Amino acid sequence: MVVTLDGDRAVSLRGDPEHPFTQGFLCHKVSRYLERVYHRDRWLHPLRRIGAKGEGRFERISWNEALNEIASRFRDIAAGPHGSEAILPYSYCGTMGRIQSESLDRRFFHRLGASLLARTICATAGGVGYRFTMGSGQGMDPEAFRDSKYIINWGSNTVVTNMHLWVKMHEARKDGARIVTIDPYRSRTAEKSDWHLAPRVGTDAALALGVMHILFRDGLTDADYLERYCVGADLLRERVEREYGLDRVARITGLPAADIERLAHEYANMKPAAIRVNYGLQRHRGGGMAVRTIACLPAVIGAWRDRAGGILLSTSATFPLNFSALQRPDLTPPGTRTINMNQLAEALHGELPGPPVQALYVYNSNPVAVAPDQNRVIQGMRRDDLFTVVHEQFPTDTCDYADIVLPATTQLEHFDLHTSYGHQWVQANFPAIAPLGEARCNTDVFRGLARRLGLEPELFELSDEELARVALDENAIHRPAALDGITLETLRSGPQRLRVPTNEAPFAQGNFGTPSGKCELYCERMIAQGFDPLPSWTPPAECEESTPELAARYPLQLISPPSPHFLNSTFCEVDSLREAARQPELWIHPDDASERDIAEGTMVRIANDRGAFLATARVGEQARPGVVVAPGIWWNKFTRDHRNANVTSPTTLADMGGGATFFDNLVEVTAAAP
Ligand SMILES: Nc1nc2c(c(=O)[nH]1)N[C@H]1C(S)=C(S)[C@@H](COP(=O)(O)OP(=O)(O)OC[C@H]3O[C@@H](n4cnc5c(=O)[nH]c(N)nc54)[C@H](O)[C@@H]3O)O[C@H]1N2
Ligand SMILES: Nc1nc2c(c(=O)[nH]1)N[C@H]1C(S)=C(S)[C@@H](COP(=O)(O)OP(=O)(O)OC[C@H]3O[C@@H](n4cnc5c(=O)[nH]c(N)nc54)[C@H](O)[C@@H]3O)O[C@H]1N2
Ligand SMILES: [Mo]
Repeated sequence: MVVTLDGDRAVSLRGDPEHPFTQGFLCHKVSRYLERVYHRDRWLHPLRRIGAKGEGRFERISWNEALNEIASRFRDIAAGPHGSEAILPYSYCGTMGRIQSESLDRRFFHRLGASLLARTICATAGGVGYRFTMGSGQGMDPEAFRDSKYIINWGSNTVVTNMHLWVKMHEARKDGARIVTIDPYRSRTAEKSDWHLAPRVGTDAALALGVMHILFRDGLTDADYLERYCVGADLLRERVEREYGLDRVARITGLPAADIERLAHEYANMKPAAIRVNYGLQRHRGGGMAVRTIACLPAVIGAWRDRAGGILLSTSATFPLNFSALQRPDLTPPGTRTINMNQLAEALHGELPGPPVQALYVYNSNPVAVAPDQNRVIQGMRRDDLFTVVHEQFPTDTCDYADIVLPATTQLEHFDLHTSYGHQWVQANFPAIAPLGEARCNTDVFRGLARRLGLEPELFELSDEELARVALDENAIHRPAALDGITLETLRSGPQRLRVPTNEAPFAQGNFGTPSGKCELYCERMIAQGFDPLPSWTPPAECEESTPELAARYPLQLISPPSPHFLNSTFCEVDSLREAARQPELWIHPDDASERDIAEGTMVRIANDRGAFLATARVGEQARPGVVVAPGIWWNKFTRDHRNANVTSPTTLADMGGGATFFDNLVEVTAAAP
């Protein structure tokens, strides 16, 4: 972003036209970032709670009082019967800058011996699944999509969630590429694609196996690639021949058999073929296995032979920063317990092994809005014996339950170092303006707390720029080749592309990061961890097959994906964006709507045993039959019933990586009394 100043005030903000990947385009929401920076509701000084938990009534206090109080509470808890593990940090991606999101904070909580937080709310299921097949996180270079001829958005709303990649897809289409989207919901991406397939929720692994069935049956596989660079082609072939025949897959996915056949034929014949697999399809119990299975497809047709063929999940693994030097996991006392962030509800109710949670320190996250099983999260946050600190820019729903609120800086007010999960450029973020009011960045707060707790200055008295040099490994004797020439100094002149090859097909000759060096269609390592070593499909945790009684009471599958107007729950506070998002809405298929006497605009109640929320019905074929879609993570305080979709979502964990299962969620929808 390039920010223009008038005196010390930022007056405009735009994308950097010289950025080679984003080319000056900011998405719809970030282009309004200045409306956040100078928003009337920004927190500008520390606060202490004066009302009951949940009321959001506070009095102003000084930083000194706030930090002293936090330090003394932490000291007392550490010295108490349960020790430091009774302290739980909770953070995710308010900012994804490496310094403000995971540097001194990690050191601080490691050094303190606080409970570790498994940051699983977003991407871990698929990340683990992908690695079983591929051996590393590496995949296609996003820039290579420009030259693909067949592009599949698989559980990816690319137009909304990754618009810079969509630009590449769109350019490829001008050169004749065909774009396909696989999504139970007719997302904006599905609308803009040449072909939309709408399978039932959580059936992607079955679909991929059905495609493989056709590929083997019709001789469309790359036998040479399978022979040389893959493990287990014969076993996979046997599995799909026996278990994933067209009729069964059509039944599981709810797709016409002819469409599955056509998908397989087009995928094998329109070369190079690229798959963008994203996060939507992972948020089910079988999410890890689904990604592992889809990741086998490029090898089966030899798509990796071409630079513009293959699959892309995330580019994050290509950034070889020195995270252990930055975060110092070695400071953690051995045996410290880990709490899965998806189970905040259980943690606050004392239902997990280990000591009770007596203090919660939230930063870079809005758990009351984003975490599953919201009613129980809120109940837990109301506990009078829980000491809660929230470091935030805005009065979010989470702040309402804080004992101490600390004001946070925005991206314009602090330094940071950025990697990306959507491209391969490293960037430094230099502050454009001074912090507003008394706002402080995350690292500053941890410096202040470390000082008060008497922790080692050599660990904590480093500036943000010094921390960036640690992350970039500037003083190492052998720096990673990908960082060659990339230093804080060179980043001053603009983004730097990782020194990774641009014109190569990474797996044209195998070279996978697996123990075998091959693409593991059959994966020995999975047996040891209790998984089927071959790709397979397991039904969602909540569905007709798994839980028939539940499905009889709650027959509809609810998906609650990101809104184009918000970033998770961020930007909900920006009036113009909230107005663009109108109100909480629910897409429902006309057949499901008419059975329930629901018309366009009807206020509906979406409920299951965990909770209920209200939304305005949008009736249309955007949702396939049996599926309802509630876009956007609203702040409770901006809804009429003070609840959002996460009152219904489960804390069930995915098969791999302890991942979230937000979309593995059965509900019933009824017209609400007016
Ligand atoms: N505008 C905007 N952009 C964002 C975000 C945002 O909040 N707003 N959030 C960012 C973050 S943190 C993330 S993780 C990414 C997420 O990026 P995406 O993964 O692209 O986002 P989702 O909308 O969660 O999921 C994509 C699609 O998967 C579909 N889906 C759900 N269940 C299934 C299934 O079982 N099978 C298949 N095939 N599809 C399914 C959903 O209907 C949805 O349209 O976006 C990032 N970008
Ligand atoms: N139902 C449903 N729930 C979901 C999802 C879904 O698709 N559906 N998506 C899930 C996914 S993929 C993700 S990644 C999570 C995201 O969950 P979170 O990471 O909690 O994301 P946000 O809601 O954006 O909240 C981030 C908060 O950090 C604050 N913040 C921003 N910058 C800073 C900073 O520098 N310092 C501090 N202290 N605070 C800052 C922002 O003001 C904001 O309130 O939500 C998950 N929840
Ligand atoms: Mo995410």
